[in-house]
Amino acid sequence: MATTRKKTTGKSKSPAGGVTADRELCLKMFRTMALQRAVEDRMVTMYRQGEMLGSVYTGHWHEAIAVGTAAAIRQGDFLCPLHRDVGAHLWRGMPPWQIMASFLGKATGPTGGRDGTLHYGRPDLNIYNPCSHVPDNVPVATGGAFAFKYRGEDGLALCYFGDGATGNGGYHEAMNIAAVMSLPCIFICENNQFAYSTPLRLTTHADFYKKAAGYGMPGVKVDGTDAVAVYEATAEAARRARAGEGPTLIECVTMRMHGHAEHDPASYVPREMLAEWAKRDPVELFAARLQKLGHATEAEIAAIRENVRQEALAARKKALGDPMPVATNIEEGVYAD
Ligand SMILES: Cc1ncc(C[n+]2csc(CCOP(=O)(O)OP(=O)(O)O)c2C)c(N)n1
Repeated sequence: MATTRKKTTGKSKSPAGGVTADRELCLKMFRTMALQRAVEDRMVTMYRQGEMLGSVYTGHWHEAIAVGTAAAIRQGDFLCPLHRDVGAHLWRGMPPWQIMASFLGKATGPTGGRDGTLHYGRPDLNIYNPCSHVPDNVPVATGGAFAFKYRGEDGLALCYFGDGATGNGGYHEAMNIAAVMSLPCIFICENNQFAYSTPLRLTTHADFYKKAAGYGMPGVKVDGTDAVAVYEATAEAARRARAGEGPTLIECVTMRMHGHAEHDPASYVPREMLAEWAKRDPVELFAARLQKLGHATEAEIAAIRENVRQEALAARKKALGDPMPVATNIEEGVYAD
């Protein structure tokens, strides 16, 4: 049932003629995808050189999903990203140096050094903490969607989860209640073929998007390496959510091109599979599309790549130079004021 709701902050663009008709939007999306790649490549190098300890998670081949989804909703919407979604953090306004500071456990990270990966929230950017336990950000997002509906606002919640996460009971509870209550929620399944070392065939016997029907919500399957397809599917899900038509499940199919994290050589992944997916680099595909559309020349694309490389280098320098936390404030920030 359609309802009239108070408007949340920020604008989402739904350009007439689709996202490809909007050169400025396309270029911003491309830059953010390239920045995600540059930041993560830099962190991989830092990890291998011993500058970054602990775990480094990357989202290679997830860039079109992270950016395509975040770009299609409003800044005031509730975003629950995961370890593959640095592009969504960047789109919302997280500076690359602070992402690195978080991985480095620096005092300038969003948690003041209490976390060493991406388990931080930035409530000012409407980014809510990914709980480490998968898929617990899904019920959190569902609760956020409920809050929007309860307050009569037209905001929505968008959350991400991997193929493996769907095997946990909390996922089904959240999907069910979101459908029953017709909540403004967008569920993004990042099907990257593996959950740590567990291949897809041991996770599910049915396509994820088809399971949406079992909850009574639409399920859509898109090529997760295609930023335009991801954007368009998310924009339609957002339209439904704001119109009071309820949640949508979008399955974005891609590949996890690195190990679960950089400590994992992923020797269990068939090399032929990686070789096949290597031909479908989302950043390269979008670069080629922008040139074909006449939105950017080869030289302009190269300039963006160099610009984000420099930004990642500057981020490394700042993050490495930032102070480590002090032990004296360890008890602060545990409870809400
Ligand atoms: C309940 C729970 N079990 C195990 C883990 C450890 N763990 C973190 S991510 C992950 C794999 C998740 O796979 P998937 O959901 O497919 O996402 P992907 O990492 O492939 O993007 C595992 C096993 C966890 N965080 N929470």
